[in-house]
Amino acid sequence: MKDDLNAILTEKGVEVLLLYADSYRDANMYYLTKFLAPDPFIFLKKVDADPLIVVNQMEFPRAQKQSIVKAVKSYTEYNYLKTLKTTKNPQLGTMKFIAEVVQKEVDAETRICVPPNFPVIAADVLRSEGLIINPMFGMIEEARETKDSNEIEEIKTVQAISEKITSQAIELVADSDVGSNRTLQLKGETLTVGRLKSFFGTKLLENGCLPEEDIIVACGTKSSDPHYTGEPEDKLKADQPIILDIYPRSIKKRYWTDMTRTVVKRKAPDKLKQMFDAVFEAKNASLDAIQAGALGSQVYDVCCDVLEKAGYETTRGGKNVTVGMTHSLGHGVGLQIHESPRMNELSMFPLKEHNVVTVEPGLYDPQIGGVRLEDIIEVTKSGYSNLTKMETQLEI
Ligand SMILES: [Mn+2]
Repeated sequence: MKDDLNAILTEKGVEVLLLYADSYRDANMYYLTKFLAPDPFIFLKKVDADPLIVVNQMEFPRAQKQSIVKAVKSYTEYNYLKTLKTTKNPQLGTMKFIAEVVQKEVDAETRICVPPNFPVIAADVLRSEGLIINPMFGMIEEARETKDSNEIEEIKTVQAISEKITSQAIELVADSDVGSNRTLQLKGETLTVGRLKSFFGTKLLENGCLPEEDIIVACGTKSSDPHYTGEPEDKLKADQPIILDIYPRSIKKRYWTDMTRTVVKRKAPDKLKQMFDAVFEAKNASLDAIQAGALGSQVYDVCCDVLEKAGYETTRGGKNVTVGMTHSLGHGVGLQIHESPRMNELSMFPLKEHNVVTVEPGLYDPQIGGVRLEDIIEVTKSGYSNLTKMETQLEI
């Protein structure tokens, strides 16, 4: 968590941390400042010292009010315009301006560490101005991997909203009539994926959340592609799997959540029921294997063991499999929908107390469709706390 940041930086040998990004899209920038701005600004921190942000004049009063960073300075304090006028290209001028700010705030010859997404053109300009720029993985992400109680509460809040709306959406499917060609009809009109997604979109927005990167509503054999999100004109049909993978984000607080349920209106085919039972068992076994200290790869192994024992294939060992479980078991969730830690074959590191991860086994068959069940949990010392409260029921 954020309190660990100085220790993490020290351990990695970081003396100075520099970011230049906006905080709507850059999770690290928002995490470090809690100041939401659509345009890039400068974040500078020496290890074991309080950070500084430098924002444009328009954002200055708001940054002073909203940012958790105490030291807020305006571009004008560093003679922004004068620097910009030295070049014909304002973008290049801005890069030179970043260099100037850093030169004023940091001793010469200091190694300045930047995250991997630091603009490469900014790094080039800063280096040409004599600064030592060192891109490094994971400096902030490692702190973000463990969540403090406020962050857990934010994720719980979004999850509760998501569950309420998902339950209502499932009720719409359950309440629909089966028309010709098994197409679902609700109040006399075809229940399409677009109609259900617009229900989700409206309800999420009413509750301060967004389906920012779409959501998955996939029906029938198309659901055998785990990341097929569903086209608006797709028709929902009876006796086929409908995968609802719902990952909204809080507009203001920026935290995501993630949950998947698979339902069938009316009757599930036998093969699909068997897939569902295996996935259900794999999810429970995986959850039972989770605790602080367990390796992500161990939990993934437990999941694959269950599925393979039930007669399904997995991509474990790099196998080229298109039927069976074709993805990893889970991922961290926070200010990004997919973040560390991951749970797959390569996750040879222990899960930590207060990691928030998904557990989402799935089985896919192009002839039948897919089944995926996904809960989001907090890792605890001796197990886990399930942030997902919604029940799992195949036939509705
Ligand atoms: Mn997920």
